[in-house]
Amino acid sequence: MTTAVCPGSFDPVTLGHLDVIGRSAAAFEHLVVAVGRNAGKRSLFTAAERVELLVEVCAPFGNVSVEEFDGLLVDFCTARGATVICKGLRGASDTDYEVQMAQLNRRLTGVETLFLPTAPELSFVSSTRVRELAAYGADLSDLVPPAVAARTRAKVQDGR
Ligand code: COD
Repeated sequence: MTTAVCPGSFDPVTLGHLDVIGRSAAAFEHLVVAVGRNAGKRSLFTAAERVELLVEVCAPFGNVSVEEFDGLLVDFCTARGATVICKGLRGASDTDYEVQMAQLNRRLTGVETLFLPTAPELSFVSSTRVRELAAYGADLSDLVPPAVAARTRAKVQDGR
């Protein structure tokens, strides 16, 4: 079975992430969505909450599983028997960082990274903007699935 990994922070999962996950799931037999715990980074949702949201919105794909991971992404890929990492690219600001990461990961274990260009209508979407808009009570429907919008609004209100 060909397994690929689609990694990210997903804080929270957006329509941009979901587009990349769906296109990756169509290209591989099994796709593992890997949620980085990022212990050093403050997140809005806990890793367990991010996994829960992803499980809900990825259910329609059928061949996608969701897991948390800590440590190096390449070690997670090796442990899951995955030889490919799938990532979305929004533009030049993603490219420098992502290409360097892909080269480093390939040097570490030989794992390849496949880049999917973002859908043009989703290129402005990011988790950072979602959290920012939620803090101002703005409409999130163009950025995240409805279940995620509701949870994000509730989470932001809890934190006040
Ligand atoms: N359209 C298309 N793609 C998108 C969009 C969009 N609108 N929004 C985001 N994406 C893509 C990003 O380009 C990225 O590829 C992916 O989705 C995930 O994005 P985020 O923001 O959720 O996640 P990041 O970028 O914070 O990634 C965190 C990781 C966990 C992947 C990363 O930190 C990591 O690999 N950590 C493990 C440590 C490691 O192995 N480091 C490397 C060696 S030092």
